[in-house]
Amino acid sequence: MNKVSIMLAASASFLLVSCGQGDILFADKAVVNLSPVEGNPSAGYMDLHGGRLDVALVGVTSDDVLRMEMHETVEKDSMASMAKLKSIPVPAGKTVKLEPGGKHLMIWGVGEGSKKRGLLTMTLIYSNNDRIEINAVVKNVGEAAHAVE
Ligand SMILES: [Cu+2]
Repeated sequence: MNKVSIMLAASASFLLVSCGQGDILFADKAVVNLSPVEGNPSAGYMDLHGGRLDVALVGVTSDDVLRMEMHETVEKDSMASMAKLKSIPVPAGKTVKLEPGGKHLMIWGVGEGSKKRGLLTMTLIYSNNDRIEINAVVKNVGEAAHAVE
């Protein structure tokens, strides 16, 4: 390798690092845990990664559900209850986790097509008008509980 190609390789890897995590608004590790009880809502979890600007997740939609809400589990006098959220702040460069016992999605009526496919396509709507489509892995809670044993 001559000097020029070494320099190019070095600057290319620098570019990869500089536009990596921390700059791009995205979400990953999305799962939908299907409710074992027909008619009860399923729960959705994911990691929300902040971009360059402070934004908020202001809505989540999907063509293959009846209804979807953003919730937070709150403990009050040692009783857990859920509050509906209008938005979830996603600060620049930070990761916000939707997880059991915290913020989550509540999903009614996941369609049979998504259940069979094992993926639910949903669109995240942010306060800066960014829309990001993601595929959440659809899991049967019964299966998950079994796998943990
Ligand atoms: Cu909830």
